[in-house]
Amino acid sequence: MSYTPLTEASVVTYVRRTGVATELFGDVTDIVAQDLADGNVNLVFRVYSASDPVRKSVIVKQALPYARAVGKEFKMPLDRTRIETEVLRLQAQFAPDQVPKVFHFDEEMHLVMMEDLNQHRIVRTGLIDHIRYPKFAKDIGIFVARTLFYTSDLYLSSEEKKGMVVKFMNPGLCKVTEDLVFTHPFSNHPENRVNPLLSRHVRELRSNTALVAKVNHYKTLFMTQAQALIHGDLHTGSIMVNQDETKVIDPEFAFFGPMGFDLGALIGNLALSYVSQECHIQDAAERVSYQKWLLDTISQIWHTFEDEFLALWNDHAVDWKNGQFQKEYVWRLLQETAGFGGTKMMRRIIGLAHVADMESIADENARAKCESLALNIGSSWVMASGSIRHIDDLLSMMTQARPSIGDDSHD
Ligand code: SR1
Ligand code: MG
Repeated sequence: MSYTPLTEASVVTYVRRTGVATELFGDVTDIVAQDLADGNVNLVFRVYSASDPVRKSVIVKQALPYARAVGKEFKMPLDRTRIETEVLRLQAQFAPDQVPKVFHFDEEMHLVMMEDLNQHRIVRTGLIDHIRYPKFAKDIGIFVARTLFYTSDLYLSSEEKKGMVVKFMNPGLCKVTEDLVFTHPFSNHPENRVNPLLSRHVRELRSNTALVAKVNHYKTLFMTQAQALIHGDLHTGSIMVNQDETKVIDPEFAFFGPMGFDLGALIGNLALSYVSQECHIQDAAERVSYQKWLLDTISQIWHTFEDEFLALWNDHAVDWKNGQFQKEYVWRLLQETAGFGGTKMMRRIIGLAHVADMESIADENARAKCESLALNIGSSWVMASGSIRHIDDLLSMMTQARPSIGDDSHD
């Protein structure tokens, strides 16, 4: 079938024709579809049996030649579905319980059919509802350590690694990140969206030459450091969770890049949640308690990552075993996590794509205060990144930061 974007009606016919649903569920006479698309980029449908919607259900994800939530002028390459499919299959080798199963890939339709995680919820929305997930920190720390270690030069042979770098070249989506994370937010680009109450704060931030120079430094690392096959967009909207399990979805931005970019996305988005709780939780004791859980989660993610990564290194690396080198390597990763994490926090406030943690705060003044606080945490992480020695340094900057605007700001 030549490429045609699917609809709720045509996706049912498509699924019937592939035979995949028959293979998985047997009888498919009563299948129906629901449009689930809520992200920035793709078409996503749930196709399920009306008589058994929980067990007999699949997700069909199809690329559009543009970003769905932005518009047709924002071009995006269709090849991203192949990248996503291959990454999910590869990650299933290192972390089989932490990625959705892939059932079918259609190269012409730029479409992938995968397991429906209908017993899991997007982490970001769970955090907005201040739910605690007891296994999340450990699960995601291990996932990141495994997927990064097993695709790095620490594990792969030089030839194998370089072959994979070529296979996972993802220039179109890397360019989206270069523009939307590192470049546009730090200039007056027309696609940026900024709360008008933040005007003065944002003007000061964009004219801070030292800060913008550091962001440029992280941009060059992103563009040049082929350290491991990174997820490339590991924010809290790319992770699904429940009380027992954690699953990582949406690796369409994956390519060989710096490990700290994934860790920074994760930790930076948890810090955005931490800030947003100032508005989401009215009861002070509950707010402090939930924010403490978020701080502990960040700390546990880092420590789990570090322990697992070094254990894999000691047990499975063919070379590179030198205590001093290992210590410096992990230390540098922490510093780069801070630099990327802080940059990613700021882009969600002053760039094109914002996050529901903040957007769901109805009161503009309250939201501006939270956004200002997020900018101050993000910029302090970036500015201090070169001298950070411990994850607690990042947590202290979170608890000590204050917004640059007051309640009745008319900046
Ligand atoms: C137009 S794409 C905007 C953003 O959504 C994705 O999740 C990436 O973070 C990208 O930058
Ligand atoms: Mg995504």
